[in-house]
Amino acid sequence: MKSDALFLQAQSFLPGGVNSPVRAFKSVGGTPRVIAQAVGAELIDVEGRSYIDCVGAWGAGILGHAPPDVLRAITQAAQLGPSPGLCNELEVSLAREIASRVPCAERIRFVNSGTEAVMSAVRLARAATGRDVILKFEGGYHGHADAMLVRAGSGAATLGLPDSPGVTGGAAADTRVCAYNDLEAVEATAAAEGERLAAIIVEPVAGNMGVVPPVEGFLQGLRAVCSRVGALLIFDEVMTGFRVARGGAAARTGVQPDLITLGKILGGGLPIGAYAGRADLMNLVAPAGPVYQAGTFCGHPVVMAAGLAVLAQLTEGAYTKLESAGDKVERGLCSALKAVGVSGCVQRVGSMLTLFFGVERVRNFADARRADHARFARFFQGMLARGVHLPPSGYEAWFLSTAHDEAVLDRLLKAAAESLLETT
Ligand code: KE4
Repeated sequence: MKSDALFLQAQSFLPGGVNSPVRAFKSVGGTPRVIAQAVGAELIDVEGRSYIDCVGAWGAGILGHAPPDVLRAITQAAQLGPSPGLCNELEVSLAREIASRVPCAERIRFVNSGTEAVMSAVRLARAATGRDVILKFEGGYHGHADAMLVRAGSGAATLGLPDSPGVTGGAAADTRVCAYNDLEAVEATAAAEGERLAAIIVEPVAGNMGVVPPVEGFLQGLRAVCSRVGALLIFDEVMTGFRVARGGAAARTGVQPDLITLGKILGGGLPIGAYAGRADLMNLVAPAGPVYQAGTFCGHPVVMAAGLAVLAQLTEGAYTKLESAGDKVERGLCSALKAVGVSGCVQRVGSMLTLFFGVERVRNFADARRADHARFARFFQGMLARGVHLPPSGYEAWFLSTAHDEAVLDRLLKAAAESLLETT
C-alpha cells in the first residue's frame, strides 16, 4: 500500500512521521492514510481511495475542501504577490467583518495559529489585570504553549501526554485546573486565588475531550465569577468560532467574554489565528500599548482573502443546513446504537459532534476518559474500511460541512450501522 510506504519514509524525517501528533493514528491503530487530494466532503488518498471526511481539517473545513470561491480568492491574492510583511487592505476588511459578527471583538490582532492566539491573549490578560494565575479546564486544549499544556485535551490526551515533559514547573506554576462544567470548583479556586486570578480560559463548547456542551448556567457562572473578582473571561473559540453560529458560541449563548481567540474556519484552510476583545484591553497590545506580540506572517493577505471568502458564504442559510446535517447524523447514530444494543451517546452542538461508546453522558474529561476508546478504535477502522474517515481519536470532534449533502450523510450513516454491527 502506497500510504504505508510513504508513512514509513515520513518517519525518517518527521517525528512519528507526522507534523501534528493526533494524525499518527496512535490511539486507533493502523497506518494513517496519506491524502493526495480533498474536494467537498471527500478525501482521496494516494491509492486513489475515496473517503467521506469527518475530520474537516479539525474544524477549519466548514465549506468542505477546496470551495471554488475560496480557491479563487486565494489565487487572486497570491497573484498580487505573497505577503510583503507590510500593511494591506484585506487585513482591515477581514477585521471589520469579524467585528460585525462577534460583538466582543472591538479590536482584533491576527496571528498564525490558535496556539499563538491563546498565548497572546493570556499574556494580554496578565498584563491588563497585573495578575498571574490562569484557570483552565481539564481536557481543554488551547494549543501547545507551555502554560496551557497542563492536563490538556486533544492530541495531548490522546497520547496520554496531558502534562508534557519540557514544560517547567515555573511555566505551569500559575495555571490552575478545574473540571469542565464544575462551577463550584471554579468558585472555590477563585476564592482561593483572590486577586491573583488573571483570567479563566474556556472552550465555550468543549471540543477537545470530544464534544462536551456547557451545562445550563456554566458559562453564565464563569462570567459572573470573573466580573466579581476582576478577572477576565477568555472564550477560546478557535474551534467554535463561526462553527456553532454566525457569531460563534458568544452569539449562540449570549455570554460575552472579555477576550476571544479565533482560528481554523477564519483562515479558509490556511494557517491562521486571531485574538480579539474590548478596545480598552486590545489597545494594550504593541504598538498601541506595551504588551508585545509580533509575527512575520500575521495578517498575510492571501490568508485574509481566504477568510473573507469563507465568511461571505457563512450565511444564516448555511447554518440552517449545517444544523440539519448535524441533527440527521446524531439521530442516525443514536438509532444505529439502539438497533445493535450498544451503549453510547452522541454529543453535538450544530455541526460538531462526538460518538462516545460505553457512557450515557459526558460532562467533563473524567467522563470522557471513562468512554470505551478501544471500542471507538475498532469502530474507526470499520468506518475507514467503508470509506468514512473519522478523526483518529475518541477525544476529537467530528465536523460536518455544507458539502455533506443528503447522499453523503446517508452513506455515512450506512457505514456507521454496518461498522457498529461488525464491532459488537
Ligand atoms: P492550533 O495551534 O493547532 O492552530 O490551534 C490550537 C487550538 C486552540 N484552541 C482550540 C479550542 C483548539 O481546538 C486548537 C487546536 N485543535 C486541534 C484539534 N482538536 C488541532 C489539531 C492538531 O493538534 O493537530
